[in-house]
Amino acid sequence: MEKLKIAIQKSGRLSEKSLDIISEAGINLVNGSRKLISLSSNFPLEILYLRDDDIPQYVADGVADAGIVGENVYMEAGNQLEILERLGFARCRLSLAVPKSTEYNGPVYFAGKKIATSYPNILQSYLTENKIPAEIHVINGSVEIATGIGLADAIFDIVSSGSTLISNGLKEVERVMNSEAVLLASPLMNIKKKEITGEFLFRLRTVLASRNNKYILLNAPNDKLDQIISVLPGMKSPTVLPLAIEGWSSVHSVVNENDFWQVIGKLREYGAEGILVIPIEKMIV
Ligand code: PRT
Ligand code: ZN
Repeated sequence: MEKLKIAIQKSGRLSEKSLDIISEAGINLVNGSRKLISLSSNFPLEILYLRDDDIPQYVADGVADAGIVGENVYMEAGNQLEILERLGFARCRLSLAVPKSTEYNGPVYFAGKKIATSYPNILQSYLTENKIPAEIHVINGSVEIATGIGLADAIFDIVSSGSTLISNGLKEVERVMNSEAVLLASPLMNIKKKEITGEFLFRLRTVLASRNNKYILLNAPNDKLDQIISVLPGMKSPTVLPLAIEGWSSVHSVVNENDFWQVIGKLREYGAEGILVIPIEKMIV
């Protein structure tokens, strides 16, 4: 039987979360010891465990049908693959940073400077696009110490909280790209594999939607219902049910995580009471 081969990182920042999302999609893996391959007992899928840097090429060659990798690694590899879905974890950015005492006057600062990075291709496109003639010095690992030891004038590296930069006496001056884990697809899949990919993707999207949305219930005075409903779009529209007490209704809806606090603020302002927020186990989109 045809199986979808999905490459994920063997061990590192993406590993656990890649396995979590697959497991939340109801896909059981046997032989989860992460040796080389795991099979699923209830879905036509096989996991290949690889170094993240190798994943785009394996997917491009069709050795893996799909892969989960940071967008930064995908962009650096330069393969032309389809991003099937952005997965919302391992968020970070690739930024230029300089010693904190530097008087920084914009990207022209980098003209004639030496920049250390493990991402030469992404950096080169940025420099070319902005017509900055700078020298790229490629190093793998510990890029953040390059300026301190006199190897470079600036660095171009992954930033998440920013604390690595601070503890190395650096400041972030240009954010060049944002990154998160993405699901890549091989252009070489046959029809059967594309079908399995479709089902896999449907399940992933269900998991992502459930993660990104909350179910909300509240009591609303009837004379404020219109205002309250206007901030609660819901999947189609909110459910409104009369309460036993005269003049009040119970309102049920779904709220996106991104708008959550803003919506709660408005609901309170409009007189909503007894607001309950409940996680969604599965949301079919
Ligand atoms: O062994 P393998 O090659 O598979 O793994 P790896 O060592 O190359 O990668 P890994 O596991 O470190 O990271 C995998 C992916 O996670 C990266 O390609 C990014 O897409 C993503 N990611 C998210 C991060 C970070 N956040 C992150 N903070 N990758 C690295 N960092 C490092 C960064 O290099 C810097 O040293 O953390 C430091 C910065 O963090 P802050 O919080 O101090 O700013
Ligand atoms: Zn790597």
